[in-house]
Amino acid sequence: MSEYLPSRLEPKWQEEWTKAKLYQTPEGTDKPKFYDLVMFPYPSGNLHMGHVRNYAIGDIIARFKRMNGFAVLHPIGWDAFGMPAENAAIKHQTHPKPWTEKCIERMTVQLKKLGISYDWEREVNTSSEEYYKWTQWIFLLMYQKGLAYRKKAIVNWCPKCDTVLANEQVVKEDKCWRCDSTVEQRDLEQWFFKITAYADRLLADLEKLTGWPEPVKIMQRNWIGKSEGVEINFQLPTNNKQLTIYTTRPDTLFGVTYMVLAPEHPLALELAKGTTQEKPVRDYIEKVKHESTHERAVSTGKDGVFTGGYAINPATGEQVPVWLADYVLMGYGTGAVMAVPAHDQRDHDFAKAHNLPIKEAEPYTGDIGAKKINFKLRDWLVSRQRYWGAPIPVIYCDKCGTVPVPESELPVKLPMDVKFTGEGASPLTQSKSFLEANCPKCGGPGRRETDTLDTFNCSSWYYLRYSDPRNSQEPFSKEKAKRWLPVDQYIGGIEHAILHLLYSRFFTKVLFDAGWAPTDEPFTNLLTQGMVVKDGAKMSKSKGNVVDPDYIVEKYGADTARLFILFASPPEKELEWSDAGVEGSYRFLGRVWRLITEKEIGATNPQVSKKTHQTIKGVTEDIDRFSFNTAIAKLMELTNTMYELGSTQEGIKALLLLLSPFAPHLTEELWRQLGNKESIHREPWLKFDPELVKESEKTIPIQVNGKLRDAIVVPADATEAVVKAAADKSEKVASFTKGKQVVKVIYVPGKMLNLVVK
Ligand code: ANZ
Ligand code: ZN
Repeated sequence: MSEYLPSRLEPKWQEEWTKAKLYQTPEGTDKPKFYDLVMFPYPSGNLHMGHVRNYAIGDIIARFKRMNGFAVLHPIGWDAFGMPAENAAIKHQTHPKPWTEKCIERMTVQLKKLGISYDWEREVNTSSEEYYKWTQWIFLLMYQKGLAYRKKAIVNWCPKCDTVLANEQVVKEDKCWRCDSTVEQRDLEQWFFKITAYADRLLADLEKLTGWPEPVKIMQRNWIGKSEGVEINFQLPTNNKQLTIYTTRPDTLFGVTYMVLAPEHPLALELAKGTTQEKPVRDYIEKVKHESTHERAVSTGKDGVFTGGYAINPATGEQVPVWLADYVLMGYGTGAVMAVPAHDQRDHDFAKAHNLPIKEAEPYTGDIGAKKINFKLRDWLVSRQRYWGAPIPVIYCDKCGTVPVPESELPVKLPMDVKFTGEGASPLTQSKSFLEANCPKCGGPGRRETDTLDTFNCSSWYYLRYSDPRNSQEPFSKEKAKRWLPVDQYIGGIEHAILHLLYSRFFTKVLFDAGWAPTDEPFTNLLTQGMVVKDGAKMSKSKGNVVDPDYIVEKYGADTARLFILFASPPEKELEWSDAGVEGSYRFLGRVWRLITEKEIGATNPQVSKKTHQTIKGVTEDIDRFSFNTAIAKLMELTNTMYELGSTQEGIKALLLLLSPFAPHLTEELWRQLGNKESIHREPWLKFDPELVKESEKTIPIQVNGKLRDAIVVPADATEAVVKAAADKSEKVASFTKGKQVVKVIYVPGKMLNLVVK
């Protein structure tokens, strides 16, 4: 009798599976396709439990779908550009490329040890020239379509990361998403993608995403922030200019007692000129320049200054004073508002603070102003002042201006002869070989753009590349993308609810419009897995509560790690790490091992057969709805039944097949020990016999006057008369009906019997 030794059998089977190309993506079959995608990792060098959870969930689904007759695409790759590699290079005086490669190597070993059924032949690395060539190509496509532009703007700057950030990367009010530093505002010229041109569709198409969790859709909806209102013109009495405001409440027009402009508004200074307010207005404008957008957005609405000027209310002909206040943002609407202190809290606070009138008025019902839709969404700032990213394929020429690099000259490669000192600007700004380039238009001397693309560009299209990862002529073949897209199931963390998931939807729409992507939404179903926590806190280095996956795999095996993670909690919920839980999973696999290796397989047994078929039915339904923990519980029950009543051929086969997506190594080993020549992972999923899963008995609650008094067991096909007769025999029921008359019997077939007594 052999012992269950995962450390021996797991590597053996992993090698066998690779040799047999067991998980190669089937092309050219007529099986229906299933694209099962997990969010690819950043190659930090270490797999953490969050990864293991994400990838275990992805693997169960891949294996289950394969066994159910689908051609499954289950790929993996590396989101390999980004800051940590560059920071490590500065720290260790190396280059980000070898550092990244080493990290990928280590994590590949870790991933392979988990026995996940990836098609490794489709591995992508976003920092490889063959990949980022196409990231640059997509930039050029955006440029050609007028969706990429450069402009000077007030942007978010992270002083620690030494780069600008997109609005989506400023979190917890004004912190850098990566390093938690407080973000500053700077006026810089940067590259943007015109995601606002897609605001309407990004919003409307959320309705199509019925397979997405509601909270994610709500977050995107709020981020896009559609507002329907009108623009109304207020005449200025001093000149013939008009002040245009944006309001969602034109009905409150009669109640307007003053106006407020953003301090950056072009009319701000003009209104003050020549009045006694000129100086205070100048001072105020200067002061607000130093406030962050966030500070302004949460401003109490009490800070402000009178411009000295007036505007005429078009409904009443009245003149109202025009003020400046920091809470009015220039980037939203028209940067000017009509203030209605009787209706709006912020206006009310402002009016109280500055002694402005508050006027209750009739609702205005007339027609005025032009209907206008505004979005909170801003264009996506994509350029970064860092080295380790895809260079933006643009050359600046004194004669021709901004010139895109021709497609035939892609990729614009990152130079290798650079030093990482960590001082001053990105090394690209110091690399002569990189900087100097001839203008593609006039051939004269030009200078390359030294900013690189934010890594969110790389991850916005990797799911398309997986459909055709080795294509050197195109980003992917349209044919192949059509075969595999959209992703049927996407699995990843909730932290990307806006960032990655919004950007990917945008990329897909642009590529769809350009005739490249086969669909305009990339991910049909989305599962956001919960966090892995220990002792009540998120597992993280800083908290010192990290459990190393390598240690768990070494001590208990990958099968135990996978089983524990899937058993401990439903996938969307938080998972509390428990050493006892890991031990429990390990013990269960040991029990399965011994059931098959130490016990004689017995003769057929109707009770075991019934339990087997009920388990097939239950586990199938559970995996289908991602209820992996209850599926595992049912497999534990089936194991117990066979310990009690003896194992059977049929029961063992079912146990192994149903357990195989969770514990692929152990089940493969036992399957082969039983004499099977082919891999268990090529077997089809089992069907249950409907006759055998029928319940023979039912429990019916009995009520007296609507109150539950007993529950009785009757044959599943019992008629009302049979249930009533059984209820009459119940002593508990009798104690409530004694001496009374049954005036009515209410029977809900198979569900409940209620005796109404007087
Ligand atoms: C008068 C009014 C009366 C307003 C009332 C609201 C309530 P959303 O839904 O967010 O689009 N507003 C317009 N532009 C602004 C800006 N640049 N900065 C700050 N506030 C601005 O809100 C639109 C409302 O926010 C507009 O409608 C305007 O105030 C204000 F009882 O006009 B309202
Ligand atoms: Zn930062």
